[in-house]
Formats: sequence, C-alpha cells, structure tokens
Amino acid sequence: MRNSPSIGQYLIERLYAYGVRHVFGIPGDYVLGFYDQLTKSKLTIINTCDEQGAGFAADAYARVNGLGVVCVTYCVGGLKVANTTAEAFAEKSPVVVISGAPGIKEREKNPLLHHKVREFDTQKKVFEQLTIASTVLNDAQTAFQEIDRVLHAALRYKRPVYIELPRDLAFVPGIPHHHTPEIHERSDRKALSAALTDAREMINSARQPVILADVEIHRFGLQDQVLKLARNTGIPVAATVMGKSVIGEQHPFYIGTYEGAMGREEVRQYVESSDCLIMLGAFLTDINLGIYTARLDPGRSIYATSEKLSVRYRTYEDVRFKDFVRGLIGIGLRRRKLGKIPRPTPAKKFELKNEQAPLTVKRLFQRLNAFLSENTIVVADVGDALFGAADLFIRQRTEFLGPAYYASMGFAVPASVGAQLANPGLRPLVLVGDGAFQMTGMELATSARYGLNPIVIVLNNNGYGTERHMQDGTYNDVWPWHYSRLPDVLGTGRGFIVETEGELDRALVEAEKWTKGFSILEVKLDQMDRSPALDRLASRLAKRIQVT
Ligand SMILES: Cc1ncc(C[n+]2csc(CCOP(=O)(O)OP(=O)(O)O)c2C)c(N)n1
Ligand SMILES: [Mg+2]
Repeated sequence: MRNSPSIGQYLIERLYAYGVRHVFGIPGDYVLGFYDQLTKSKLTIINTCDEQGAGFAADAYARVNGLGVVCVTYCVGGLKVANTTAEAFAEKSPVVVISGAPGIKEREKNPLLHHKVREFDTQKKVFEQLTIASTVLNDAQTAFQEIDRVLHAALRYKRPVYIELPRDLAFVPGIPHHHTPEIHERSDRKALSAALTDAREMINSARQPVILADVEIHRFGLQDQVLKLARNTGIPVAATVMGKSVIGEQHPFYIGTYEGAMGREEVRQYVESSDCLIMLGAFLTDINLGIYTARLDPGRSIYATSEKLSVRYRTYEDVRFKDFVRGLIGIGLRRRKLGKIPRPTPAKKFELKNEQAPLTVKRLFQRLNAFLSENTIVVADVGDALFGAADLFIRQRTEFLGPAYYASMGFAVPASVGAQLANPGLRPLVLVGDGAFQMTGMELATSARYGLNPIVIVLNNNGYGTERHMQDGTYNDVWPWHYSRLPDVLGTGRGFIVETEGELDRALVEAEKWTKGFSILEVKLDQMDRSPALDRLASRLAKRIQVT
C-alpha cells in the first residue's frame, strides 16, 4: 500500500492530472522546499525575470491550456502578482497562485519575520478579493481536501485561486487513503430542459437569429460546439473582441467582430437588427460593447454564461453553461439557409507600392494581416497594438490573446512565453506599444532562456499614444530606448529598425526565417498616428472624460 504523499507532492500530482506541465515563478526562502519538490516532479519550472511576468505567463498558459500556475514567495513575490491575478479574475482565466509562507511553528508570538506586511494573513486577505477560492494549507488533516476544493473552483468558474503553503508543511504527509473526488457538476435537469425548450421556441420562430460568441466559449472549450450549432442550423456567428477567434474567421458562417459603433457598420446592423440574439459566454463590458454604443435588447436575446442564463426576461437557475450550449445542438432547431450575411475581409495580397513610404499604423496592420499563418498566435498588449489587432483576420480559432477588458499594460511579452510553452506548435506574434514594452519587455530574456522564438513588434510612437489622443502632456512621453539593440544586451535574438514599408517587409521575411530565437522589430511610427479602431475609440472616450 502506498504511503500518503506529502502536501506539496499531492498538490503537484493534482496539477499534473489537470494538464499542467509548467510552473512560472521566482523562488524565495519561504517556497524553496516546494521548489525542490517541483524540481523532482514531472512539472517544469519556468523562471521569469519578474513575478509580474510569471503571472502574465501563467494567465496566457491558462487561456491556451486550460489551467496555469504561478508559484512565488511570500508577499514580496505574492503581492507582485496581485495585478496579474486581478486580470485573470476579471477576464476569467483559471490561474493557480501558489505562495510560500512562514512555517506555522515560526508564527508563535507573532515575530517580525522578513517579508511580513502586517499580520501573517495579510496576503491571504488581499487574494481573497482577487480569486474565486483561497486556502492556507496549515493543517495536514484537511490539506488534500482543501487542494481539491480550490482547484475544483478554478476549473468550475474559470477564475484564479490562491493556495498558501507554509514552508514547514510542504513535506508533511496528508491523510492516508485520500480519495480525490471526481468533478461532476450537473445541471438541474428540469431547469435545463425548460430553458432549452424556451430557447428552441424563440430561435425557431425568429426571422434573423445570430450567435454572439464571447470569451467563455474559449474558456470552456466549446468552440467546436458553436461551430456545430452554426453548421446544423445555418445561424451565423459574430464574436466580440474578447471572443475574437472563437472560430476561424475564414469560416463561411462568420460575420466579423461586433463592437457596437466601434466596429464595422454592417456587422453592427446585422447583430442589432436580429430578433433573436444568442449571446454565448458574453461579457457585457464597455470595450466589448464599443464603449456602450452597443444596442442590445434583452427582450430579443438569449443570454447564457457560467453565471447567468436567461431567455428574454426569464432566468433559469442551476443550469451549467456547457450543458446549455451542448443542449442547443440536440433540441431540433430548424435548419435554415444561410442568407446574405456580412463577411470579414480576408487579407489581400499585400502590395508594396512604395518601398520608401514611411510606415503608418494602418499599413503596418495590413502587412501583418498578410503575414499571419496557420501557426501564428497573435498576442496583443494594451494600446494601439490591441485596437489595431481587432481588425486582423485570425486564421484559426483561439489564436488571439489580449487583455481586452481589464487592460493591464505589460501583458504581451510575458504572455507569449506562457502561450508558446502551452502550445509549442504556435509561434507568437507579439504586438506591443513602446510604453507597455518598457514595463515587462525584459521577459524576452525568459524567451531566450527557454528557447522560444516570438516575433515581437514594438509599436514605437514615443510614448503613451492611446492617452495622448484623449489628453496630452509630458506625462505621456517615455525615454526612447534602442529596442532593436536588445539582442546585444541579451546575447541572442535578432533586432530590426523599421521606418518604411520596404524595411518592414524585409524584416518580417528575415524574422520568419530565423526560428532559433526571438526577433524584435522596432517600428517607428508618427507620434499622433493611430489605427482606425483607436480613432473611433479615442473620440468616444474623450467625450466621456469631458462629461465626467
Ligand atoms: C499597467 C497600466 N498602467 C497604465 C495604464 C493606462 N494606459 C492605457 S493605454 C496607455 C498607454 C499605452 O502606451 P503604449 O504601450 O506605448 O501603447 P500606445 O498607446 O502608444 O499604442 C496607458 C498608460 C494601463 N492600461 N495599464
Ligand atoms: Mg506608445
């Protein structure tokens, strides 16, 4: 009979069972014991330069792989991933935050141990606000159960969780004969069937139903179901910015991204004139809704998420999101002929008209559009990188990552590390502003260390362009780095300076060929240049700022 594993070992086993293979983080004395256990396990530690980088990498890993892990030391490390955990919470990404902590035995008489902020549970209290479940594994009797409970919550709600492991408990065995409960979350059968009947009636009698697919379709891995639903019924699909690439954008049922007045007008009209809008996994955020320019009528909508289900004004309790989406396929929805629908414009063959022409944001994205291939994953940072990317034509599903709701700068470079480790078949195309790059760009060192090969496009417009368009001042300037010379500093990689269309073309061709490591293209742009999408957004935001 097998002895009971230690608490640290059990945690590792469960993470492995849920498909985790990499753990991102930086050690410290409160978590060294657990790092030792990790080293001896089947999980690989990925050291980043900074904890925030580890947090973003784990978030991207979770978005691509289904679960991600960041492991840090007490407070000095933990509190640095507060922001990335907040982003994961807001955008529904299941990240497990593991933090070391002072041993339980060390805590008697409340000594002033290093890294402690106020009380021993200060960090735990912070993370209670940022996670869906949290625990301190301070009792060997309950530790395994607690690990099960918390990991289950991450998978059930697709939100981050927090596990604190006091350093003297990592090696302590948990209870023997522990039986890991299987996760089965069932819908209330009657409620599910009533909701599906209601939905069927509404959809079948509708003149112009449309599916609006959003972020939870990614998180719950329901892309195939949505495709099947569209195929079986002839109902077209639009995606939000956060749901972008839910299905391949070349698919005949796909009409484009819906962003209220910010997006393409024909998509807006088609979606808003629908008499049955089937919103699946939608987050009704301001950016997703084009800064509240969206006109969506709940009286003409079916709204299904992991938290809420309603058909017109009727709501249903205890129905799992997955069951509802899957259920829609089998309830005899009538098949209709796909009528005339808006279609996204696929990338045309990019024509280089004038080699010497100074590069504009618009032309940059047009050229990038033609550059995307089946194995590209676009990772966009906040700023014009993200806005411009909304108009890119993504070949396959789930190949687009961007923090389109919480919108923390500094996501893209570290996220590309997590994304590529989660799926080595993908090559990241990182789009990042100069401002955001200065926050976390040093994680290119992590790409170098682990043999990753992202192509990083730094949109260098001398500072915080997005903000300049709303309100300008010297606070929007940044120090002009020589971004293309980072390969000299890091001792590897390829750097390019791009000022004209011809230079962009040549640099991309070179970067594509060079697969051994990262490439960085410093793209020099006019300070006030901006993508058409940012043009629309900035004028709307500026109006809102003036009103308040
Ligand atoms: C961590 C963080 N700090 C500040 C902001 C506010 N903010 C939004 S966009 C922006 C400027 C981004 O500059 P850059 O990365 O150069 O992209 P650009 O707008 O120039 O395309 C700032 C400061 C933010 N979103 N996140
Ligand atoms: Mg900038």
